[in-house]
Amino acid sequence: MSRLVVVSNRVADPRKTAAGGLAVALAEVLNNTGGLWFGWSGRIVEDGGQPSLHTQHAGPVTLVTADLGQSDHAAYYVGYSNGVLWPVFHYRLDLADFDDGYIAGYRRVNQQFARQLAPLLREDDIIWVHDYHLIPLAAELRALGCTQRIGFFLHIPLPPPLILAAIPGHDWLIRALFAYDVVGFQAEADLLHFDNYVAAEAHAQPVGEHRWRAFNRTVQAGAYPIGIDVDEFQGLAQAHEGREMFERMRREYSRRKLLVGVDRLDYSKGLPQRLKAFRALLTRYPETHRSATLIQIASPSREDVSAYTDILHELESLCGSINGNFGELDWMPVRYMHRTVARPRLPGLYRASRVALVTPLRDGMNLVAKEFIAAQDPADPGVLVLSRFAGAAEQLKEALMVNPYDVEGTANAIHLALQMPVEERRVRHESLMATIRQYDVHWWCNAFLDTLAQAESAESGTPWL
Ligand code: GDG
Repeated sequence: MSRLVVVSNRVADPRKTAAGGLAVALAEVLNNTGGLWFGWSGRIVEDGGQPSLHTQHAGPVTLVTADLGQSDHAAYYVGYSNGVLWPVFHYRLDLADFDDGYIAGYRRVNQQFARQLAPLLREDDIIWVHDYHLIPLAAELRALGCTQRIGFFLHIPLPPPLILAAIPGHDWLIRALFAYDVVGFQAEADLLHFDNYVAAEAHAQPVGEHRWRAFNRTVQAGAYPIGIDVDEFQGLAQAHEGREMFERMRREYSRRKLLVGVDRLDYSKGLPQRLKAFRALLTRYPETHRSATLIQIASPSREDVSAYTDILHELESLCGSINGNFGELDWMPVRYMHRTVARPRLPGLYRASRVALVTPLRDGMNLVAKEFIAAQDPADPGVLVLSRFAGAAEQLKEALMVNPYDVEGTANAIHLALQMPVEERRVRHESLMATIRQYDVHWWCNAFLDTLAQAESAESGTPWL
């Protein structure tokens, strides 16, 4: 059996529960095959210093992490990855900062990672690269002579060709994807955008279903919607902290219905629109006063990117004005926390909530939607209000689907969710549960890696970029 090598911007220690479903799932595969996980150490060193490598052993898995120089980090991570690729791939051209210097830093770091990783590779390794930070990594590895099978999974959406084409150097990015053997997306919509892009802009030739030939290479594309580890999450719900959180919430809100939102504080998550929908609910349906409370957790994220501080201020002002206008001495409509909640508490919070608001403006998948479903009591489950623009909407058809830009429409859907009879909640939940069980994180890992294992070994040596 080939060894698995996982490469991602950040490396999680799979032995820690805080690591979450993805790390747990990858750890399981890595443990089976013996494996290597490579990425950034999270450390930034002064420019000009020799970026060092750190090696740690976690059972049969070796974690290797590399430091980044200060200006490389600024250009690669803050600049190109989170200032260009993140906004554009989430359809936000207005928020992109197309600074000339970023792309060179992005390429430098991918080159650095390739040079550090190549000597650690074995001939029959299978390499799985994750996410938008590392699109050119395979091309850089191929330029160093690596012929191993290399797959890429994009965790965020891929926008339609004409949005992608706004990125200066977009053709370079997509050419880089042809250095992979398999390229995976979250949703069918993303796959369609890839097919359309490579046919129109790269003049690629179709050689099979979602299989394309261009730049002397053949790449297999596919949709592999990521899932959660349902058993692991339900285990957390039953563990001490999960149960305690659930009971505390139920006691505290015994006469009220809880609505919950859990997101990284990111402009893609549609938080201001969600708060406006909640305000419209309170305005239009006075019976919700005193009877509904929204708990919104917005965990801190990427505070070094300016668009994130703007959204923080907007959110704080909306929460303040809703509480100011509607609050009573013994009831505050919104409980907003700009803090991270410990993972073992999340399932208890989800289970105590009647409604989850998962209303991103764009999202690759959205795992909170799946975690909420997994945490429910099947006899008295809560209702998922889900944006049609989350990748998860392709799978979770029994959720109450909303257009998050339509504030009134979303308010009406929340009202419907709050009033939904238990029989209907049960029927919807049962189907949703069957879907997240069938397409869990193990399915995702296996489906992607099976395709990669079947790929023909790569041609190498071409200076791709
Ligand atoms: C990217 C894509 C895709 C959030 N707040 C807290 C907390 N979380 C956890 C959630 C969930 C995870 O973080 C968030 O996952 P999402 O999928 O919702 O979103 P992104 O972080 O944007 O992830 C996304 C995902 O990659 C996987 O492919 O689904 O579309 O954007 O697990 O529970 N966890 C804790 N405290 C918090 O305050 N402990």
